[in-house]
Amino acid sequence: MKTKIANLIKKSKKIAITSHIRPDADCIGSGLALYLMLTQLGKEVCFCNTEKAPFPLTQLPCFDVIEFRQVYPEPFDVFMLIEGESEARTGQKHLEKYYTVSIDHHATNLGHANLNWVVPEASAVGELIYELGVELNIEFTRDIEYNLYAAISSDTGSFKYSNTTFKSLYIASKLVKNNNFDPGDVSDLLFNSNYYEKVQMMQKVLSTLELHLDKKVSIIEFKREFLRTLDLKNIETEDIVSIARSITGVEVTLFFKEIGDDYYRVSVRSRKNFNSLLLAKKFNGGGHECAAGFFYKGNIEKAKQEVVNIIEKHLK
Ligand SMILES: [Mn+2]
Repeated sequence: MKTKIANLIKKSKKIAITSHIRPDADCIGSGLALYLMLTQLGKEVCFCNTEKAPFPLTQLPCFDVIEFRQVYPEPFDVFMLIEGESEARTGQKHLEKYYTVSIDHHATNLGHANLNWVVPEASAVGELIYELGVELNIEFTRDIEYNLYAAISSDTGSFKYSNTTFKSLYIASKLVKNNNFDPGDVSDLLFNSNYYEKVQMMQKVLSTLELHLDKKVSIIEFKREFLRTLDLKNIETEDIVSIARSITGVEVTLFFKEIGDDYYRVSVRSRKNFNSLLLAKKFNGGGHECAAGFFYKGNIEKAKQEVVNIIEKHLK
């Protein structure tokens, strides 16, 4: 599939790229790296997203090339979807008008694009973009390396999560080999740069911490009222979840983010003894075995009870 995609790229003149809504460093870093690779090959490229990315993603090299708009009706030879395949996932309308290529590492990708390169074993889509770059004989510039390293580093939680493999470390080592950037800078940017307001928000979210099932399940909650009392815009909440997840003995962590009246986006994170995706799927969500999510409409206390009951049944 990789070769097929590389050949298609070589043949094409005008290529569009998009990544998913609620962007993270993997899809943004990978999209930027792909943008830089295609530009290097002399292609006419546009990277168009439908949702703005939060700080610190805005600090990734060449971030400013990303446009915020719909690709349709502009014609393109190929439309590359980074971790997405549908309008729901990308926010891009009329995908059916294009020849689409989806590159993804989510097992929930149903292969709706014209070409689908989906590798659930990959820790990050950044791994696949790296491989595509090798296939295309790209010169790995500093900005390409930095963006791909950020992508893989982000999705592996700085090489701490269980999705870290020989391959993710191997590719990361290739990316740092030429000393074009300091991997410590990437870690600082992605993991150690918090606005004061964000730390205050973490304090509020952590004050909601509850433990269930003999301290095997931790639940935290983000209430909309926190936004009213703090000067916060779009914030990355992954690291708050990490704290709730770090509690010794905790197997499953749930993060309820209030997004409307009795309406929540729920993130699930788990260790090896529980499959997050199994829980998410019961609520029509998606994701991976160790990280998944879904939307919940209804009373939060009832929601908590429901999820805890499901976890109790399936926890190994
Ligand atoms: Mn990813």
